[in-house]
Amino acid sequence: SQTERRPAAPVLDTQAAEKHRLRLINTSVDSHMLVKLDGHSFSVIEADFIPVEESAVDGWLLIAIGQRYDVVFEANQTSGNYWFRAEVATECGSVSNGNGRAIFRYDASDTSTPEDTTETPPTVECIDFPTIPYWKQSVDKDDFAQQAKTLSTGFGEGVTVNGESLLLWHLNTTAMSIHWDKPTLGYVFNGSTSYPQEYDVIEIPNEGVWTYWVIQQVSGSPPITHPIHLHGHDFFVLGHQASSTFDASSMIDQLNFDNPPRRDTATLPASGWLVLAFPANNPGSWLMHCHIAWHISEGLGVQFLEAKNQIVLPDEGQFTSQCSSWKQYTANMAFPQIDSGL
Ligand SMILES: [Cu+2]
Repeated sequence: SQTERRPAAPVLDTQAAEKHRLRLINTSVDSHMLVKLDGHSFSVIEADFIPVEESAVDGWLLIAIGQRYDVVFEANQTSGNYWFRAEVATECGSVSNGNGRAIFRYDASDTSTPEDTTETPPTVECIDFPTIPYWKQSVDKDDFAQQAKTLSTGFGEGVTVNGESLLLWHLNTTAMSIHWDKPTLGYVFNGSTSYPQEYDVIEIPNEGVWTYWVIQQVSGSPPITHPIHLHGHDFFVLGHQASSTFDASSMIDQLNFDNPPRRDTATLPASGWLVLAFPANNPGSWLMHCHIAWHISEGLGVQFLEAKNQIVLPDEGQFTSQCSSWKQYTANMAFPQIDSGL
């Protein structure tokens, strides 16, 4: 059985009255995770590397795929051995084996194993733990009202890769697909703007401007939670709602512009919307994608080509020689591209 093949739970030492900081990351491909330490409570102090006001977790902490939390706990219980548990949040997506276990041990000489109880985590809403950034920053509501753009996401017709046409996830109505030997920065290097449609390039020409994105699950798409991750930035999470269509004219007051959560991975609820903002303060080509590995493999992403005139490019000789080495390699590579390339 699965249990018999499971390796022994790792043991982590602690001592009475010690405080510990745990850096938690959900590295899974397809499962939202719930974690807890029996008999102890966690305080969240950081979300995706953003320091936040200390906030107690009531029981299990939900971690979406790709998210990180730093939590603190105090060894304030009877000296002994306690299970640290990681279980799959079954209502938030696909279910693989749960029952991840470690042991926190107060006394190195007490090597007993805690009683092997199974705990089924409670049913959770698949939304992010609410955080308040420690360093306060606000977002301009009027600017949002004027500039917000919608990126619709769903499941539908896709693109052809190596002769196979695929049904794909899309964001911004296009399933993203990249040709490995034609990087976006190559277009920038050549001064070309003829990006293929499937590159799903969204240009943000000017450095310093704020951008606002309503990510909307289109009606009829499968009711699935997507963890949305942005490279190169922390975004401001202005709001989210499951089973809903965002209407800026009537729902803007549901958004939080006053020091909203700031992070780089946030949950797009099933059949609903997620509203994000970020300033274009990092020139480059940056991917925003669903962190479910299969979904970005199937195209659920866009790229922001940000302040391209400010991007520091390599010199021509270096660029040309590296591209030509890469093309030689890809001509005979053992594992050719079979998906979005991402
Ligand atoms: Cu997804």
